Amino acid sequence: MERTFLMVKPDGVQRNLIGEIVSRFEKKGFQLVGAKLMMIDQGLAEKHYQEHKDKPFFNELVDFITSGPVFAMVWEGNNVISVARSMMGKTNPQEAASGTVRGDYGLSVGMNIIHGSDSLESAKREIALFFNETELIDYKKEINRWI
Ligand code: DAT
Ligand code: MG
Repeated sequence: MERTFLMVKPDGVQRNLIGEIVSRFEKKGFQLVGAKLMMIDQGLAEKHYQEHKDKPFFNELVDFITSGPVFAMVWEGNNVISVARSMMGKTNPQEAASGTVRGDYGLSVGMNIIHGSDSLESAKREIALFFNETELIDYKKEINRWI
């Protein structure tokens, strides 16, 4: 079963959106396999956002993501990587459709509430960066056959 890495960013935590965001993915039919509230240090932030290291906003991005607690999660389900990306909405919340997390709750591209892996490779890399195998729980729900 496919897995992805999702994270409520510091602005989402400060704005009390953890429950709302978890609830959306639960109701969609995805299964939570790991989660933790944590601080990201400089080293982890630079690794996580390595693809953006040459962008003009890189330092701002690292400062923001290390500025307060984040809620890191691993979710599992059919096509979860791309479906979660559509549920998040476009990177710029002003362009994100209503009904998406960013479209419903965000206004600034710097503080866009949620992160989600964008491919199978980045999902594998990001899950390994944030979680040990022992923190990820494999379990079955009876309801899964109805989804
Ligand atoms: P996404 O988070 O939708 O995958 P991304 O990988 O292109 O978007 O960029 C990572 C984060 O960097 C994004 O969530 C917010 C920030 N960012 C992207 N483009 C930006 C810009 N033009 N100015 C400021 N921050 C930006
Ligand atoms: Mg990205």
